[in-house]
Amino acid sequence: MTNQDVAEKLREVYQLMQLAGENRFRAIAFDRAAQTIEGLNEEITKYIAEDTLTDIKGIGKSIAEDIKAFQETGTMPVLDALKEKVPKGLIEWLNISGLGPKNIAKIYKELGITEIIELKEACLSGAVADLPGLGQKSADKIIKSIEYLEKFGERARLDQAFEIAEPVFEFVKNLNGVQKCDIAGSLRRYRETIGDIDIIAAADPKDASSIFEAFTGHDLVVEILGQGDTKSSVRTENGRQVDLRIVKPEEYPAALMYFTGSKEHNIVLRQKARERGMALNEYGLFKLNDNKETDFDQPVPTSSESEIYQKLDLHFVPPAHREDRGEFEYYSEHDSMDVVSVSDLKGVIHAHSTWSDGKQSIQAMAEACMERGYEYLGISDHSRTAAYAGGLSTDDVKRQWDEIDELNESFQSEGKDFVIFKGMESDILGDGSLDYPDEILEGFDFVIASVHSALEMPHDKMMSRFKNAIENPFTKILGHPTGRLLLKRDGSNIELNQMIEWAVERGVAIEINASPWRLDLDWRFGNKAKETGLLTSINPDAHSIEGIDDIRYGVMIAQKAKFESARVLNTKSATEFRKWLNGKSG
Ligand code: DGT
Ligand code: CA
Ligand code: CA
Ligand code: ZN
Repeated sequence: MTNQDVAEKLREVYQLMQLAGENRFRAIAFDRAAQTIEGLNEEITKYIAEDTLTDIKGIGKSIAEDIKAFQETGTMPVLDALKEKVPKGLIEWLNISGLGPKNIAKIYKELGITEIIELKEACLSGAVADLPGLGQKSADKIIKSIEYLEKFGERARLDQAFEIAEPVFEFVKNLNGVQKCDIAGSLRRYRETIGDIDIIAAADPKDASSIFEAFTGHDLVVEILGQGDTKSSVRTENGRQVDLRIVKPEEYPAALMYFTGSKEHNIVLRQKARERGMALNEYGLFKLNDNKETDFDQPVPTSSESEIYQKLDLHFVPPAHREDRGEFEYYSEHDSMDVVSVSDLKGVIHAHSTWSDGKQSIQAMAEACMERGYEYLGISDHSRTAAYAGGLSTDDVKRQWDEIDELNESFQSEGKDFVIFKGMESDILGDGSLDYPDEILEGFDFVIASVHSALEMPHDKMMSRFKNAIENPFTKILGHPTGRLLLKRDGSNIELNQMIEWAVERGVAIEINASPWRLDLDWRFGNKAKETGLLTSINPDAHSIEGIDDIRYGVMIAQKAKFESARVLNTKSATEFRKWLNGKSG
């Protein structure tokens, strides 16, 4: 039973409770507990063994019992009871935009259907339109939403979200009347997947309608979902929803803060305001009146997010850290956190070439790295077992080394200060061993050990497989630890907290795979990583020249995970990197 298993169960309870129309606060408690458990630095089983579950913030007696029951029986009584009331299939309906839990319950009760496909049919046949309180317009909206969901999925990867958000943001920012403008929401916080895109602008109310008009007329907009005095929602080409909110300039700092979230972060901020005799909401910071109510006549003027934080005795919290995962303790004492930035990176590690499944030659990849100002490239093609990806035979390996030697020599003779490291992304075989005999492994400058097959091994087997791989003296970096593909495939069932401890013990780095499909190591393990001193490497896993630029997403995740540059291998110069590699046994 991993933390992720427990979190998933609790989240299921939360969703079913919403559908069953249970008390909203009781339901939210389960969602909060799920989030907390996902972010724990220790395994939940340890808490159970030590009987300290209720010491975890947000875990009360009753949820603690549910968790224990889950461990003992594989299920939770509260969940079983809910499943009697509402079928599990309805959970998916929550992703249909414009359809809330109440209407879902109504449709289910009246029509007895549980699958999205049945819902679509019921909308087409007129059965949904005939229900009281729904009507043809609602039915049409549901159909459209289902069609988008079928085509694009409920959430987007970070790269897909930026592809829409950046041009729309640039466009809005430069419209007449827009005084300030920012991307807010999960995208500003660099979450690994994005539901909808939130943009917020400050403007005089008299300019709002012309701004909205321009916004809804943008080339990327395919449908207007809603339009009011202060908010407009549109659907864009790639199926994403974009919300634009326009607020008065004096409301801007509080509104930006509110719509950046996270919800969990906001809740704590509001508590802090109350403790200080103030109220914080999306309109601003206000004094409380004698009845402890928000006194809108007594605003506490603030001109920036920083000032609001200051009034709450906090330093500015960068958006990436606004997740209620320790930022309040930290930023009450420190005015900033040292985190890695794009400009700190000196090299590119983990890239493929035409020797395996990459699109470009080693030389082309090296030149692209030079153009981007990097000092080195660590080539790491696939190993021999990865036949589907053109893995290298031992003979290929030796020939590749010769090619790299020649390239390095030619760079030197041309006076180019650039070096290619001989690496390998070696498959971790079923028993945890690497994919070549030691005499070959020895010849590499570095080995990234990754699992590419049998990702679904039973938990215990998977853990000992990883342990062997981490303890192999030739392993320098562990690649994409869970193997997840965001929005497509779950990762392996592993305890990352434990793996981080093993990696730290052996001086092995765990990469942040910067491909927007992976973003693995997950940022939620950042606190554990910081506490233990884990090293990482921000690796593009590039299969083409464009792939190199995915590093940008890796840096976002590394910042979110609180990695300072000293714990990021590819901030080292080529010389320092080589020293680090040689300093390790193997
Ligand atoms: P997403 O769109 O699912 O990727 O995630 P967000 O974080 O962008 O969420 P979204 O778009 O629903 O709302 C944007 C922000 O607005 C959210 O991060 C916090 C704030 N917000 C929205 N609803 C609530 C709420 O019910 N309570 C509080 N405290 N804040 C909210
Ligand atoms: Ca959003
Ligand atoms: Ca939104
Ligand atoms: Zn890989």
